[in-house]
Amino acid sequence: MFSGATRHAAEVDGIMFFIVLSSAILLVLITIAMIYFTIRYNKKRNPVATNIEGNTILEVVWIAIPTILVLFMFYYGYVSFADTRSIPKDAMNVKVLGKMWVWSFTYANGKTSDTLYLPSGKAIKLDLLTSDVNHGFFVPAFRIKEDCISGKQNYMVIYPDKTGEYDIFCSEYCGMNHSSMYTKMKVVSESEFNSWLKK
Ligand SMILES: [Cu+2]
Repeated sequence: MFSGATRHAAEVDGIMFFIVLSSAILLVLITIAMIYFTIRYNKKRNPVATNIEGNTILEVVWIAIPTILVLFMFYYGYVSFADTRSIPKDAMNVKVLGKMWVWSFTYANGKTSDTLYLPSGKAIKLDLLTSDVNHGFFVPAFRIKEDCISGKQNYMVIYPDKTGEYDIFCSEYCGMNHSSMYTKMKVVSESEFNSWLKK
């Protein structure tokens, strides 16, 4: 169950840190081994190569360790992706329309806005649409990103749990003014949101 944008972001950061750290450790170990073997087994030090038939323990280890690492990465990647795909019953719907080169948001009562106002502490289902080319709906602070695909309705569930202002970018190159396809998400208290929605 999705536990809120703050925790989701922390989890994404955690798995990102794990991936960078394990890549860095592997890079260092492999580089050291490579340099050692280049020096130790060069033609001068080791003129006649020994024929090695194989080493079962070594082979099992170098298959098992990367497999465990990759499964671990997959599991956490999947769990955080699933967070944004399961729709809670009480989720509020907002239609997100990407078009060259602006975002527009439509609420259940028909109200349209160019800034995404959301109440804090509620599950929000964003219906992601585009009226032209593909766009990418990206909220860096929440560590979430989903595409708006031509001719298809996509969606994403978010759970803003902290009031504040957050950036929304287009993460899919969509032409000339792609870089200015930018707006804000304003997360406010539920009462503040309701009075805004009625205005
Ligand atoms: Cu775009």
